[in-house]
Amino acid sequence: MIRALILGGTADASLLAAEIARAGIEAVYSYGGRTRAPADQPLPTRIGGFGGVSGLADYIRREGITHVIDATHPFAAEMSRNAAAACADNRTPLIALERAPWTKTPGDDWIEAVDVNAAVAALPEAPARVFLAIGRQHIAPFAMKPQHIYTLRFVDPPESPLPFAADVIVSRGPFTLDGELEMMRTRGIAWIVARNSGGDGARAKLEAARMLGLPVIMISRPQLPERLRVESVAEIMQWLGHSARLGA
Ligand code: 3Y8
Ligand code: NAP
Repeated sequence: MIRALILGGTADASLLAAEIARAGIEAVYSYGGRTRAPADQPLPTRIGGFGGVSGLADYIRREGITHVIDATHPFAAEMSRNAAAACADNRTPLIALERAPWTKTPGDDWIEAVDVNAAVAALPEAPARVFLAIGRQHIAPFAMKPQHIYTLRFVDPPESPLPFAADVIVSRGPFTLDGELEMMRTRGIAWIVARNSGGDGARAKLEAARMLGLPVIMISRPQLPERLRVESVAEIMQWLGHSARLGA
């Protein structure tokens, strides 16, 4: 009998939840609690941290979880590390649904940055209009270059003062090419900072940058632990189906 835990919070995780609900597989969907009103899911849903590796391992045992699916965002590295450790402790089958990184195509003007600090260093000294498409949690280092005119994009309105003067767009995506072009043109954006999230939900900004000939500082993904990893919902369903046939 399968009882799956989906570590969610992305568009792909929502697609997976719909498939799992349709297949009538017992599962729980989990959000970290980062946003005020996360999208509803067609599965029983929990919101908030587990309390580190031990908290997650206890949850798995207490809730009789038989399979864990890590469908978190590629930058949710701590959650992924904790899931790998907790599943190893409990010997619980774990699989990751991880979309491929975006890759540079002809016409893209990308500057690779290994982390946020490298992205700050990659910005010019001369004042420029910069769009930071990296959310809310990791913007503090840009206070090192206050000379720029920053546009930020958050899911929810800011609750505390910003570490530097900036204009905030409140929008949760997914984003459209027309919307991104309009925003960049009306704000005279000259630089874009993005994280290599992959997927379709936030790709439009890259297409808009290419069409406008704008440079993109692309922050590469953090190292994630070794674990079974697939890129499609179908492969997750096969993995679950396989387990079901084995009577796991
Ligand atoms: C809470 C769930 C859907 C899912 C939407 C995807 C697409 C838009 C790309 C830009 C980049 C960013 C950010 C982003 C993307 C989708 C998808 C994706 C990037 C929601 C969601 C939760 C979060 C958390 C939030 C982070 C923030 C990051 C905004 C829901 C909407 C910038 C990542 O205020 C905060 O604390 C926000 C925190 C983690 C990164 C950051 O550090 O600020 N996502 N995003 C999840 C939870 O609590 O477990 O509210 O419904 C999900 C989505 N985010 O329904 O189509 O890739 O799946 N989310 C980044 O750098 O790429 C936006 O603006 O161009
Ligand atoms: P993170 O830094 O990897 O995780 C920090 C802690 O938050 C985890 O150790 C865990 O707390 C808790 N947590 C994270 N995701 C959780 C989940 N799905 N369910 C329960 N607890 C969770 O995480 P993050 O980068 O802030 O991402 C948080 C959520 O937003 C994730 O669901 C992720 O998929 C989603 N998201 C993130 C990004 C991004 O750019 N990082 C983009 C889109 C969506 P405990 O240690 O207490 O268990």
